[in-house]
Amino acid sequence: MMSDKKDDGSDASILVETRPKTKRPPLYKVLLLNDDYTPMEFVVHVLERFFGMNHAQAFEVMLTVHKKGVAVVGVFSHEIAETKVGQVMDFARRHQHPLQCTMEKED
Ligand code: TYC
Repeated sequence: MMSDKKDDGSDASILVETRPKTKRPPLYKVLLLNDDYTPMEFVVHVLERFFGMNHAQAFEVMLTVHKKGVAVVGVFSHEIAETKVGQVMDFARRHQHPLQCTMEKED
């Protein structure tokens, strides 16, 4: 309508944030997948080398993947998760093992 007042951004319409929203960036799970060919010792080495696990932790997580088919091996920012996946996939390929590593957004 002609008589409608337009919001000119003057004082009355300024919204004040009481609690500044600092949205945290999403986190990503890095998953290791089981296969029938990659040697167990190789997987243990990958977990020690790229995920900072000690030998006992790495062996335990490797066995979980072997038995269950998949396990979360770490949770990271998008950039770090992508780097880890790339490092594992590259290392596996260079050693001609079919080991698969993927990432998935956390709920
Ligand atoms: N299943 C493999 C074997 O019996 C071992 C293995 C474990 C492979 C974990 C991949 O992510 C993996 N040699």
